[in-house]
Amino acid sequence: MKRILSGIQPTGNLHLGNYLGALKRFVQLQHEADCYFCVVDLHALTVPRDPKDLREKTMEVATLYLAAGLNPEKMTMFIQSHVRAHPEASWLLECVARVGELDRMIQFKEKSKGKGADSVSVGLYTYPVLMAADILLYQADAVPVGEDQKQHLELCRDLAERFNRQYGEVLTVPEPLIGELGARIMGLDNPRKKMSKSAGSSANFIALLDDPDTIAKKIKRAVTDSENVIRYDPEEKPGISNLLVIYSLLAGESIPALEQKYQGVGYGQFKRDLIDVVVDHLVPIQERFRELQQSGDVERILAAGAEKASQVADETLSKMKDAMGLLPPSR
Ligand code: ATP
Ligand code: LTN
Repeated sequence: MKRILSGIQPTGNLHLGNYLGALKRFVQLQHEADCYFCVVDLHALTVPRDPKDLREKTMEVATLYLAAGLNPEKMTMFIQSHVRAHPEASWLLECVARVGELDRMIQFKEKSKGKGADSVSVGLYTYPVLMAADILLYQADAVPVGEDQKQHLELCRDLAERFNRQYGEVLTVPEPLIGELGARIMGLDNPRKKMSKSAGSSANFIALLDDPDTIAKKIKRAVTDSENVIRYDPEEKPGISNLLVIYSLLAGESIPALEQKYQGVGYGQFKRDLIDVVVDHLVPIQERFRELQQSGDVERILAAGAEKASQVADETLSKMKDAMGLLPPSR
């Protein structure tokens, strides 16, 4: 059985981009593979966070994992900082990674743009190495992520290959699993940029926990074009194309089928139907979310998950340390 690992940061509000690019696919994959899904709280520290908010968001993301349909009987989920092997393996891999490689990371360039070197954390720079540690510790064969993580996964593969060349075959080289549709959901207020938790305006995204009125308002205001023709053309018509992708993935109807269905129908009706599709999909998730919040089950599931994850991660960490020549403690 294939091994899969992925993670989402507990920053901001989880949105439809995170859901369609990552979480919804995690839910499908749990039936096909040996899956590990974590809430990557250590990654969230790369920019200053309010500690109370970080604690709350970490529980929120874990609860959303379950509310969206992840089943503790079918996969293992945990909080990254509960498995001590992650930062330790990250250090080992930092000694394999090259400064030149990290200098080329687009996300670092974007997130540090306009900020002076004295205000950008070293963690933001080394973040892709910690991400590689997350993946390699589990010997993952595949990593489901959105399109924006492609470069980080290439780095992860390079580090695994270099480690294996230098120290012997220890690490599995993982494949990215990037969906054909939904790997890059665009912002509702600006369909030429990806939907993002850290977007300046909440009109950019639909959060998984937005109430139906908010969802309706955001979809009504979503930027389109003046042609009033429902056609998938991401270059010329990025707004409508993005809405078609969201519709298609949530309703399980293909894009050509939707184009057909909405021939001669204007954007107003299309948007009203899309509001129903999104609300019908998200309301049950929100109801389960509230139930889970009351249940106290989430902490228990996370504790069991961390224990299982630690066993797998510790085994790989020992192999890495041994291969690199670090003496094991004598017993
Ligand atoms: P930020 O925008 O603040 O960097 P983020 O929204 O990218 O945060 P992450 O926790 O970094 O959130 O991403 C979690 C997962 O969601 C990753 O697999 C990422 O590729 C995916 N993802 C993020 N944004 C989108 C999007 N707009 N479309 C599809 N997938 C996305
Ligand atoms: N960098 C990812 C989050 C992340 C991740 C991972 C994804 C951290 N560790 C391991 C997959 C596998 C992001 O979405 N920003």
